[in-house]
Amino acid sequence: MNRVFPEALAPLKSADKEMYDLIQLEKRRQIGGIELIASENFTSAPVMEALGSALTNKYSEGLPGARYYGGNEVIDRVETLCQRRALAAYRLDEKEWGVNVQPYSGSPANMAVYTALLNPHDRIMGLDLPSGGHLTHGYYNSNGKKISATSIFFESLPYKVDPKTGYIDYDKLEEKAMDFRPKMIVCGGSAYARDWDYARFREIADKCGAMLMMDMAHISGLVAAEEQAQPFEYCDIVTTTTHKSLRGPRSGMIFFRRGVNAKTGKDYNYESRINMAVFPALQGGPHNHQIGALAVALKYAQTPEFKTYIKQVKANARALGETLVSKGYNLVTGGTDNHLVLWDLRPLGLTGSKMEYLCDLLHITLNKNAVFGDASALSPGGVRIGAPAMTSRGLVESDFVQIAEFLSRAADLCLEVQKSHGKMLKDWKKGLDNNPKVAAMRDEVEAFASAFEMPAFTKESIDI
Ligand code: DSN
Repeated sequence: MNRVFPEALAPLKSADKEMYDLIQLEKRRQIGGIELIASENFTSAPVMEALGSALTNKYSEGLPGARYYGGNEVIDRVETLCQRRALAAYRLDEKEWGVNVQPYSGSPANMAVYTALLNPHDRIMGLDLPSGGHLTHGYYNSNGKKISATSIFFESLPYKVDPKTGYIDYDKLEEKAMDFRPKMIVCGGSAYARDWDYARFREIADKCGAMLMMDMAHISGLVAAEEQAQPFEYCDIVTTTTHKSLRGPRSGMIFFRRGVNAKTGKDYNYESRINMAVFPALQGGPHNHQIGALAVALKYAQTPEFKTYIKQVKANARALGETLVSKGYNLVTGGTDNHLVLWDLRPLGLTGSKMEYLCDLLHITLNKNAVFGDASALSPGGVRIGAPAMTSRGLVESDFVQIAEFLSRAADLCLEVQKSHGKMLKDWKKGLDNNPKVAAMRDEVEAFASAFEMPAFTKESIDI
């Protein structure tokens, strides 16, 4: 007997042609362009299958074995499997580490940690946003305006990179931390091209009596593949998103220490506070389709193929960076240890906004990014360029050399138009309207990008 409402059985194409078409357009945009946003990736077909599965139908507030609603016997197994794989992916012993896989994404994960372990107005120190840090590490702008809730609800004093080298200034951090006495120091960032000195962070945290949290969102794939230093050795808490270099669904995780702290002889006492902060303090029902999909990604993250992928991500970022440097361009810190480079355009007399705008016209996607010392946060002086997404499409070093060539030509065109039309953004943009060089280069970029496969769909499947 079929009494199901008819639209439940219809394919999307006939149920909602408008949305179907938009999805086709987005697939076409993704496959036809060069995707260089450092935090993005192209996830796999099995991850997408789990995301679009029946797991999305179920409410399961609580934790495996202790739910508020019935019918969770399968969801309990899904979440437990995800937790087990999360610990295994980072080689963690469940006696020493636990994990909560319910955060909807990275920002909620960070907020849950602060809610769990801090009191309102406790002090935190994270890397400043213009130094490459993230909003949720306590960001307020140079006028003191509290931009992130993490600076509204907690007292934040950011630490910074050394303006000459672009590397984190650990000595200054230590000096500031000894004065400020934060309850938590946060490491990790969104636009930092170098690895993290966790031993030094730990030393500073111990000196001023702070907890140490790493937000490894950008590099969680690199940490899983042991291609970056391991935060777990030194940190109390590690948070992450799961859709960046880890190449999973959009989601978040919080890893927390368990058991007795050897230094203090006391129980860490993080687990129940963090679990309670995720739910019921901040979130409602877990997104089980995300958790199921994350389990799929975490299984793959333990394979030799994933390690090969991550090594290639690093090699590609390095090839891109070295090519830009060989052309005389200025990268913050002079290069990269990870998956991204930060290109300082100020010596050229260009802004990140102009480069991002032109690249969009060329079907190259990257983002304007603050570089340390920028006069205005509204007009950042650099662009951030990442390798994870295009590496998922099979690109290797020589392809990233070609991408650097495209970017260099884009910078030249920005400058040429600046010369002919002036620096004012609206005049400068006019110089790109119907510019034949833009059209010709866009064709080249699209021909280049379209030659590579996508992980979860084919060119032929695009139906519009
Ligand atoms: N939006 C992410 C990034 O681009 O780094 C961070 O949340």
